Amino acid sequence: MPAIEPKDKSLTKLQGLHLWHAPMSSCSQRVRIILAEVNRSYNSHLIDLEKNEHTTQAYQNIHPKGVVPAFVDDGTLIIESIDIIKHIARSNGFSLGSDPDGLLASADAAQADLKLLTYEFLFRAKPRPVEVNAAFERDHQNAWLKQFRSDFAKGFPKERIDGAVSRTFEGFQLLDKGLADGRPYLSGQEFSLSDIAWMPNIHRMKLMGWPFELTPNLRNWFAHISHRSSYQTALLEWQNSNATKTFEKYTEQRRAMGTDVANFGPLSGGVVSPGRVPLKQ
Ligand SMILES: N[C@@H](CCC(=O)N[C@@H](CS)C(=O)NCC(=O)O)C(=O)O
Repeated sequence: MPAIEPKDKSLTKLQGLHLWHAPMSSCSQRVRIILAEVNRSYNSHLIDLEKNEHTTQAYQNIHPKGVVPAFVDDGTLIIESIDIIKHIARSNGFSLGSDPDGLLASADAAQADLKLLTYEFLFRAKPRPVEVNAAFERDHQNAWLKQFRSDFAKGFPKERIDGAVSRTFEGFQLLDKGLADGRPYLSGQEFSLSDIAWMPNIHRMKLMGWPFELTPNLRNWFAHISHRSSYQTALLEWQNSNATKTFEKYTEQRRAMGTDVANFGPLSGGVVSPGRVPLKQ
């Protein structure tokens, strides 16, 4: 669903590029990275998710699902981060990569599990105040997101976390296998949109202590591409250092208790111990 008719008709009058985004949202990060790569400036509209700014009627008139990012290019509204980055790449002559249908679609599909793992292994570190949750429940119109937040508050069942870890690991193993021929980038010899689509996911999982030693080609790919200035300016510089410290501390605590991400799904049960072959390779 690349371009949609905005409920807020004033968007159709906007000139240039406008991005509604949140500093540490992975979907926003990939849009900022492509904008940095093609060297395009944009009008930045920050949405503070902590303060529920995505629950305002004004924002839900921009993005019908009340999530970030939303993007306007000369009056055309585009939602869904993968559609947005494809649009920016196409309109700026940037390579989509040799397998956009596979690699971009898989990055898109990985989003739901990334969200669940983020909430479980990072956001649980700092529960939102009761009144913020109540306001979210009252004002947000996205039934799926409300259900997700309510499931999170009750505690996700272990099987649900295991499933998300398992699918994420399978995705990482596929990427690792693709890189096994020594190619520097996910699509081959050229840095492309596929790399951009996956960068925030790897960054996010690193924050929760994901055992990337199990997928060494992917780990090396990330170490390589994270030298790009777009990673620095569009992702790292937008991070809130208090939040990242809180995440680090929380990850340490869970590791000490044996409840960190490495204890779920196929990562658990000794599969991660040195020399062992990960499942489903
Ligand atoms: N499929 C959408 C997902 C958008 C999404 O879930 N955005 C997150 C941030 S990455 C969000 O706004 N979350 C708000 C919340 O969890 O309350 C996309 O790729 O743009």
